[in-house]
Amino acid sequence: MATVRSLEVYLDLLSQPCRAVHILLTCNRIPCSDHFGLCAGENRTAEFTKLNPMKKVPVMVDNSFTLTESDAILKYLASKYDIPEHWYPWQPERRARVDEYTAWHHTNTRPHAAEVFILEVLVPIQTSSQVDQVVLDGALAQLDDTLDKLESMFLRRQPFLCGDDITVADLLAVCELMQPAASGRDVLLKHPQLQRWRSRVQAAVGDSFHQAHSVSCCQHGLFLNAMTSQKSWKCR
Ligand SMILES: N[C@@H](CCC(=O)N[C@@H](CS)C(=O)NCC(=O)O)C(=O)O
Repeated sequence: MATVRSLEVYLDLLSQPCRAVHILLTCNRIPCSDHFGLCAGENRTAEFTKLNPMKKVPVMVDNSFTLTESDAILKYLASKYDIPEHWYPWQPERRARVDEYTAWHHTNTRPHAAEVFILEVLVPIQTSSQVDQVVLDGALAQLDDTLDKLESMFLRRQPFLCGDDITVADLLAVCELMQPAASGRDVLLKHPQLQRWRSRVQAAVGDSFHQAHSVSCCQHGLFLNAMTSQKSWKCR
């Protein structure tokens, strides 16, 4: 008799790393049950804290195996489930390219894009104060430097960050770079090479991209309302 898998994911689509996991799951039609409400404070319940003492999403439970950290979850899903190999290639050099980007991502793309979102969206909501323009300009300059590096180091002459095909690295990056859109800011405006890359990522994952971003971007009014109700929420 075939083993019945039970995959549960704790995701909130307001969160960038959760959206990356959601896109991988939906565009590969991996069956799972997903639930979560950061804005309702579900990450602070005793039940959730048992799953992730860090009180953060995403979290995955595959049968009895619990895993935190989007990077680890994406790579686990790509390795464990029967999905196209390009997402996280088996060949050591190609796989190492993905690991190279994802290691860099957590100290570059993620904090620098998140900082712009925090300054323009979260801080004004959580403190009822205006954004400090000098601080914001500094954060935008730092993000621009990261975007330049994404273009010159990772994209170079290849269509996706780690080669000719889409990988989990592209999902982590694109979701992070979409986050400042919550305030109407397109951080790729002055980066045509990255704009073309974003279009390629969108085309590769189809409707999954819009499904994942429908809360945080298309209806950013809803996003702001949700944020107001959970003032302690952080996005990193
Ligand atoms: N390094 C973690 C970051 C997870 C994270 O920061 N999650 C945020 C949302 S983007 C969260 O759960 N925040 C809730 C809180 O801080 O209360 C990952 O990539 O999974």
